[in-house]
Amino acid sequence: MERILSGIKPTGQLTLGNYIGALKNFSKVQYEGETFIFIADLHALTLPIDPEVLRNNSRDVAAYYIAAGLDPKHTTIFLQSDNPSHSELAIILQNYLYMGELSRMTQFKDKSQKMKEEAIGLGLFAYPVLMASDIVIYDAKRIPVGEDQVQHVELARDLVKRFNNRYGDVLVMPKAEMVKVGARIMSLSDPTKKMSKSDPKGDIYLSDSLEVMRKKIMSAVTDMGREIKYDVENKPGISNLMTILSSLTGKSFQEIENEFVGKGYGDFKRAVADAVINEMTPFKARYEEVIKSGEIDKILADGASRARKVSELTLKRVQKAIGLYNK
Ligand code: ATP
Ligand code: LTN
Repeated sequence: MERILSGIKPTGQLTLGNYIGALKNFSKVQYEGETFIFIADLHALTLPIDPEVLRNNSRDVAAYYIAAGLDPKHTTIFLQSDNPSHSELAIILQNYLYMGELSRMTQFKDKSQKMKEEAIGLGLFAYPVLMASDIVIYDAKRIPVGEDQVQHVELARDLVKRFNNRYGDVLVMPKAEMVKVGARIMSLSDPTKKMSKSDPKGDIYLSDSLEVMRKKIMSAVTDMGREIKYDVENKPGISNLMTILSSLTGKSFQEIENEFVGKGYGDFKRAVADAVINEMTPFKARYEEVIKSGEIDKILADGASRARKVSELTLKRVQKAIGLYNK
């Protein structure tokens, strides 16, 4: 069975982008292999975050995982910080990734852009080192992520190649995979920018009420003209809403275009809002149930112990290969 692995960092309220590009897909692919889905709480420390907020967000991500359909009996769900092997491996792997390639990472450039050099944490710079460790510590082959994370997985691939060239066949080669439609949901207020949980404008939060979700969609920025057409260059707003509709209903862009010939943006937006609400109604109800059930702590504890068992073996294998004494 191939290992499948991914994570989300608990930096803020999850968005519809996280849901479509990541969460929903995790639950879809989980039974195709032995699946590990974690809460990347150590990665959440790469930018300043309040301890209480981090704690609450972490529990929330776990609840959203389960609400989205991740099955804790099959899928190992855990906190990154509950398995020290990730960090231990990162200390080793940092020697095989280089300053030049780390400084070319788009996420690093975006997040550090407005910061003074003195204020940029080493953890933000080394983010992909820990991420590579998260992946290779489970010998994971399939890494389902949104488009923005593909570059990090590519870097993990470079690292595996480099490492194995030197030490033999020690690490398993991972590969990023994205949903066909919706790997990059754009902001509703600026459809040339990614919808991101650290940028509140133009977001739909999974914690928004259904009415607020509808309002946000109805007031999403649209484009010139009145045609419903998939054309990212000239109609980024409509194309983004079409992507949301397509990913939630399974309808192709062509089908959506045909359905809305002769109709206006208002009708179209109503259809998008209906689709979002249709999807979110049971999802939000399940989330409330999970929070009330009090089962999260147990799921995370079981997940962590399963995760540790698997990762200890990889860590030993790596330590041996590189010559750490008596491992
Ligand atoms: P932040 O704003 O804190 O950087 P984020 O919203 O970009 O966070 P991440 O925690 O980095 O979210 O992402 C979790 C998962 O969701 C990743 O697989 C990521 O690629 C995916 N994802 C994030 N934003 C989107 C989006 N707008 N569309 C599709 N997938 C997304
Ligand atoms: N960087 C990812 C979260 C993450 C991750 C991983 C995803 C941390 N480690 C390993 C896949 C595999 C993000 O969503 N921002």
